[in-house]
Amino acid sequence: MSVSTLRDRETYHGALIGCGFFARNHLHAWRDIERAKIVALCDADEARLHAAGREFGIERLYTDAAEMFREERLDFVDIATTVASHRALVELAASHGVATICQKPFARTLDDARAMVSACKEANVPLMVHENFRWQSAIQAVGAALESGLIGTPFWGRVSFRSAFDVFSGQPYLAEGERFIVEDLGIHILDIARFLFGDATRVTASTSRVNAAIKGEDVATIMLCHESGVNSIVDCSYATRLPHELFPQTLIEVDGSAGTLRLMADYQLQIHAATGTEIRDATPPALSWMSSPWQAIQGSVLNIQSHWIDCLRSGREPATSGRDNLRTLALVEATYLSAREGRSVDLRELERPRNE
Ligand code: NAD
Ligand code: 89V
Repeated sequence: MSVSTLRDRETYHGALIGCGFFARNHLHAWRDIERAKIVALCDADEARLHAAGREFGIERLYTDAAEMFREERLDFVDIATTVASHRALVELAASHGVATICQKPFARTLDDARAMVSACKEANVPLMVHENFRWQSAIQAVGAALESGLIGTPFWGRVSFRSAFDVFSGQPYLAEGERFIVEDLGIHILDIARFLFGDATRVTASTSRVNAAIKGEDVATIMLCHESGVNSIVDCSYATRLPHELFPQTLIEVDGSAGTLRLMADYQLQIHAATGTEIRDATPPALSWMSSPWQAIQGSVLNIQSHWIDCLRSGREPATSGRDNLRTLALVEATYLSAREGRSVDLRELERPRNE
């Protein structure tokens, strides 16, 4: 259904594909969003499909997405599968004219991602990447504080995620890929850097693996030069044993021409400006279905999905549209390229095929 026919509806009927580890958060959030109703579920794994159907009281269940699109009249689909299936499912949704949300990482390659954006554009259907970290309440509070101009013009930033939380027990596939932290987690942190400081033009990165039991890298240090003139450091690690485990907190430092901002541990936001120093509490709200330590992420799921419904109603492009996410994915690619070749990467290099 096109952007204009989706405007100003009372209720939006959706389906969710992929009833795995993370999808429960999507389903809880959909239940809390007044104008959204999930009417069908799909998962290739029957046991997971039926478990989700029972838990969320959804009766129309499919093991085959193509059959679901043929049988259901949907306003939108929420694809919560892992990356290998994203392109085929997004293109299938576009071929049925269904507005689409796709989990991160949007695609394995920039070429796939561009093809998915084109498919939705040609079908005239909205496409949003479920890039939720920038929708965390504390990150939104940082964005609003910078926007207010209190610390003047930012010139330096650091966006940092350091943890030793065991992500592998919930998401065992994360231990198996050639790529790990940049593709899975760094993608969020790079997206936050874009959200706060704008697009980057140059990336210099190094990565390493500390945990010998996994295949991919679990530490990355990335320097970004932004079009705005800000230089930022994005650093992430799943090998950092702190006395106080902070998962899934992202810590932020920004220096501006008139002051400084620090998003510190436990969501304490310090703003130092000419008027003085204040600490704001940016602790995410906790709803009954949320559980520690995931509340900040779960809250961001509710926020991004609410934003999707607002965008369908108003006809606006979502903040993390497919088109927008191409630039976050380009930062992921540039990070791997820089780390592999031991050099800085100009983002323009990724705009054309490498052999041209
Ligand atoms: P998962 O493996 O637990 O679940 C994926 C489900 O999709 C499985 O049940 C599988 O059977 C199903 N599936 C796969 N291909 C399918 C297809 N073609 N048709 C129907 N069903 C299919 O994975 P997960 O841990 O829930 O992760 C899903 C996605 O969510 C990943 O892309 C991951 O990166 C992302 N994720 C995001 C966050 C976040 O905070 N943004 C957190 C965790 C996971
Ligand atoms: O956001 C994610 O994709 C997750 C986690 C936060 C655990 O890294 O994999």
